[in-house]
Formats: sequence, structure tokens, C-alpha cells
Amino acid sequence: MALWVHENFQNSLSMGYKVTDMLFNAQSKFQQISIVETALMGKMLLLDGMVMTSERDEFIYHELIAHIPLLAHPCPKTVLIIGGGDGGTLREVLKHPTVERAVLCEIDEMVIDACKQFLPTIASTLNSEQDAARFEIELRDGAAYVYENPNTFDVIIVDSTDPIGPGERLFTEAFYKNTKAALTESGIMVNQSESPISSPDECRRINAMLHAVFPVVKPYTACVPTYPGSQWTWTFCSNGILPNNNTGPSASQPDRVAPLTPQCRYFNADIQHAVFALPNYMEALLSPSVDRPLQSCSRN
Ligand code: AG3
Repeated sequence: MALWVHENFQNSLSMGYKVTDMLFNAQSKFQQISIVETALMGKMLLLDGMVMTSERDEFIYHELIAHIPLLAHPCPKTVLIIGGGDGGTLREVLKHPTVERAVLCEIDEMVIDACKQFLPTIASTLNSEQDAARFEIELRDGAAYVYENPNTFDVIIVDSTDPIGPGERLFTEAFYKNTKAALTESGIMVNQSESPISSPDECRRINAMLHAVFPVVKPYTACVPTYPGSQWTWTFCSNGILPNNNTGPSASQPDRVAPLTPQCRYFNADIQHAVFALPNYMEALLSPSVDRPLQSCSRN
């Protein structure tokens, strides 16, 4: 009998993949960690039964969460990744030659170890001796780490799970305030901000909290086929720097896009702008000027 793995999303939606091999399955101090080989999507990492990444579509998520903020910053040298234990975001961050110090703050060491062993293409940087001098790993709760490191990072990337389990505290206004304080003056924060199709209320709540903390809040979107709802969002936040800013502080940016593009499968100069184009339903969902109580944001 064929073996299948299903992500059962909020008891309402099931996404299933045919499994050809079970590579790792263990309960850590924090969560259930599974890595399976699937027939269609390659190897796949699940945490507490939720799909975190797959070899087939991971590049979309990891390239967008890293290159959008890094290219908007005039010269990113210090970067903090919160979560991201699979190493995919770190791999993209270190494609930027200005980055001298990247800190990967992951709460669960077992995620890192399992991905290093069973997802080597995603965790390539974690296994690389050549890159070792440019990154360090903090086995810590990201919320505590940002609180203890004010005014330190040019870019902070929150590569978290959903707002349940260990990731929950990474979706609070208090955490966003501490993240803002951990940024340098021209700093930029990007987080993964869920799906406007499968979690519209969550998307809107995250957006409203970010607006309460950051002067610039710009959601962007793309399709990540293995996530529930498929259509996904990330949110760019800063004290004033805008994404795609070709005048002002990021004027040198086209020079940085050209050498990056051949190293990417998704990202290029057109995508850098296009991901900020929001369909009308997302604009309405996320626009701060549309004053609506959260509960009126219905699913139909
Ligand atoms: N971060 C997880 C995105 C959330 C997916 N949600 C879900 N499957 N219910 C991905 C981490 C990859 N580095």
C-alpha cells in the first residue's frame, strides 16, 4: 500500500504527498520533526505535521525572503535569521558579498542536525567549511535574542513556522518592537506573513501589528505550492527605506541585482518589483486605510 503524508491544515484542508521514503522522524524538545522523500516534491521537511519546505519549491520562498530586504539595504553587513533551521535562508543571505556576519537563531538544534544530514541541498551553507567564517548559530529563542541585542543588525529575517507552537511568540507586537530595536538605523525586517487565501485573518492581524510598530510596511506575495493556500505573503518593514528604491540610499542596487540573478531560480530585477504588486483582494485585506474590525474579514 502506498504511503502518503498529509498536512492537515486547521482541520479544514488536507494537502497530501506520496511518500517514497521516510528519512527522519523524531520528537525534539520542541516539536515533531519529519523528513520524507516524496514522489513529486523531492525531500520535504515537516514540523508538527506542517510542511516547512520541499526541494521542489523551496527556492521561491528562500530567495524572496532574503533578496528583497538585502537588496533594499544600502550595504547589509550584519544579518539575523530567526528560525530558518533548514539553512535555506542562510544559503541565500550569504550570496550577498557585503554580508560579514549572519546569525542563525534557531530554537531547535535537532532541526539543524536533521536538515544537515537529510536535506543537504537546502542546508548546503550549514555544511560548508568555506562559509563557516561568515555565520554563527545561536540555539536560542529568537524573541529573547532580539531583546538582548539592540541596535545590532542591518537586516532581520523572521523565517518562522505558523503562529502556533514554538513560533507563536514571533507573531506579537512585543516581538516586533524588540525586532525594531535590534535593527540599526537603516535596518530592515522581513517576516513570512502567512497566506491571504488560507489564513486571511492571520495575515490581516500580522499586518496591523506591523503598522503599529514600523513606519514602512510593505507586503509582497508569490506562490509557494506546498504551503496551505499556495498564495503566500512576506512583509517588508523599515524606518524609512523603501523596497525597490532606485533613488536615494539604495541607488547602487542594480549593480547588486545583476550578479545575483544567475545564482537564482526565481529572483531577478523584474521579480524584485513585481512581488509588491498586490491583487485587489489582498490590497483590501492588508490596506491600513481600510478601517474594518478583524472579525468582518470573512472567508467568503
Ligand atoms: N516557514 C514556514 C512557512 C509556513 C508554512 N505553513 C504551513 N505549512 N502550514 C518555512 C521555513 C523554511 N525555511
